[in-house]
Amino acid sequence: MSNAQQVYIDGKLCDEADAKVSVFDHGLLYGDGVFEGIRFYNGRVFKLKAHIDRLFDSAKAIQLTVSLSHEEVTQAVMDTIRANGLRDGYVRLLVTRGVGSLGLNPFLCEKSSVIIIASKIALYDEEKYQQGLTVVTCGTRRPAPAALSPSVKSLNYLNNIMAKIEAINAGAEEGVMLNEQGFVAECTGDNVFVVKDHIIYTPPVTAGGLNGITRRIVMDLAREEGFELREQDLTRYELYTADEFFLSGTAAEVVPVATYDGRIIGEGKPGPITLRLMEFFRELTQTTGEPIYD
Ligand code: PXG
Repeated sequence: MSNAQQVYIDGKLCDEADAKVSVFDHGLLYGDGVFEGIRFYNGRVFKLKAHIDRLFDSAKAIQLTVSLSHEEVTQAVMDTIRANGLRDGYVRLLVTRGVGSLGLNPFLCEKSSVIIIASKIALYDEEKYQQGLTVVTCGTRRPAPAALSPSVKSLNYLNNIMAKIEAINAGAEEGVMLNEQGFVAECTGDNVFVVKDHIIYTPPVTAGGLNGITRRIVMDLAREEGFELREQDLTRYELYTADEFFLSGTAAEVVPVATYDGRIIGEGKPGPITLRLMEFFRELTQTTGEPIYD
């Protein structure tokens, strides 16, 4: 096998340069498909089952038949990481509707395609984890759940990308997205938490954010540590006046926010509860997960 990065496409591992899909794949033509971003740490895949479960739920919601079973997808993820000899990194797992005709009808696509890329990811420099991010509110709203459920992790990320463009244009690292009612939904690729008077708050999933796997871990960790945690609708006011503010996501992990719309959060550096949760999260990533190598 060559030294080039190995990409999995429909049962085969191929060199990166040969890893290609058809221009008639509805994943490309319409963003018709679903995906997961999964991390592996220290030779173990973190929360693999939760990610594969969510992938199958996203697929079911858009009536997409995954050509592999749950176990086969799990195996293919492991095989792809092993083929690249990695111990720490990131897996992008996607299922596209497959090759079809020029027309929306997804049922004319013969067979969905499973693609797995195992690589490295570093979203933010280490100093951002020590100093905190700059975040702004985006004008682009999260779509109403009745338009496209935010629980579907679909290949159509234009809504998030529009918001990310706004955040970058404003000189920020991330952007808060509100729902149609003006309540906080989430950021472009992470969920939102704030701390006020030692109580941790996060918007409910019904506010329009993704049901994040890191979000659920943070909620469990917080409760295990005896913190009071409330899922409730939040406005920008609650974010501006928070003692602490942090984001959670597979790519971002647990990352503090230092300024939001120009307001300094707390003391302008990661607060004590954020730091504790970051530490517990890091510990969990290093000590749990599905072993990749025997
Ligand atoms: N909201 C959105 C819109 C996301 O895309 C999260 C929240 C956090 O969910 P998890 O389950 O990861 O805790 C996400 C996840 C990337 C990238 O390439 C984005 C995500 C995950 C991995 C990589 O920027 N978003």
